[in-house]
Amino acid sequence: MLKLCWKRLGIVAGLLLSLVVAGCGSDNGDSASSDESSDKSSGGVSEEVDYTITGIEPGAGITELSKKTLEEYENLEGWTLQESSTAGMIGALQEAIQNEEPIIVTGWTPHWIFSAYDLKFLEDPKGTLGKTENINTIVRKGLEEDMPIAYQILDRFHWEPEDIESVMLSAQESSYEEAAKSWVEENSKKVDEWTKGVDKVDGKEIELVSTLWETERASGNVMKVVLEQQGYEVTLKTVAPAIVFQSIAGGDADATVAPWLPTTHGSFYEKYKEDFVDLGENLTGTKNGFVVPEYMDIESIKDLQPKE
Ligand code: PBE
Repeated sequence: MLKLCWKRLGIVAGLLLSLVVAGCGSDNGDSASSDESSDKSSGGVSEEVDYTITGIEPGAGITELSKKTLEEYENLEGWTLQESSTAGMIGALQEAIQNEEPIIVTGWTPHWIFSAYDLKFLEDPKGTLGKTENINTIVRKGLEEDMPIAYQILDRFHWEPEDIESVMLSAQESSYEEAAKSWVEENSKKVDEWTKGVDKVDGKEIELVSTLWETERASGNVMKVVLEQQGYEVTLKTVAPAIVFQSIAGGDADATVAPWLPTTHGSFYEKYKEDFVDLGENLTGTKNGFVVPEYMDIESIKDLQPKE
């Protein structure tokens, strides 16, 4: 179902992207038709990507999981995780696809790259990158007493991958603030389920913390709009996952709808779990992995070759 939805969204996202790509004015000609069919047998792909996984920000959960993956798979002996940024990873992926070159990136869903390009997750038989996960809502201790109205809305907040995806897609054409506003307007039935029968407040301040990735920009901004409609004055701060947990546990921030669990942010969860209140999942069905273009002749992490 997730797949279907992305396919549908893909038409628009793909269009947007081709505009972006066209705007870059690449004059490489028709690189897709190159017939330098690479040596895909033994070590071919591994050697071609120079035994390197193209990663994202150092503070991301997936970065730690990827390092662990390089340690735990014996066949990944000698491999490197090249940390950069999400934009850097996507840029490298786009460039590789344009030239039909091999690349292995750290990726996750929901993400628009899956609708824009034909990509696949490499199988992860050891499960070091995590299985299907949830995104949870976590609040500071004492929030229920101090802000029972916000607490109740946060506790009820639950939506589907299709919802978050539609915010992410419309944000490509505007901004996350705008996309969140429109989504809330257009989905009043769903929002009513979270706010029905809950009193309004008069300008009370609340601080949400979130992370920088697009899924979390979508959820953070939607929650901001919903709480603003309820009368709160909402600050939404974007910080690294470690700081999300630290600030909720320390009581500096009130709530987050960003943690990926049980694996991606599991180490932070374990570290601080005595010091926050977990209101459970607000979305289910996310996933991390090593991601490659479909045209690559490789299916599993275990098929990669060690560096000499
Ligand atoms: N992500 C997206 C984040 C969480 C959301 C998978 C890049 C991470 O790795 O921390």
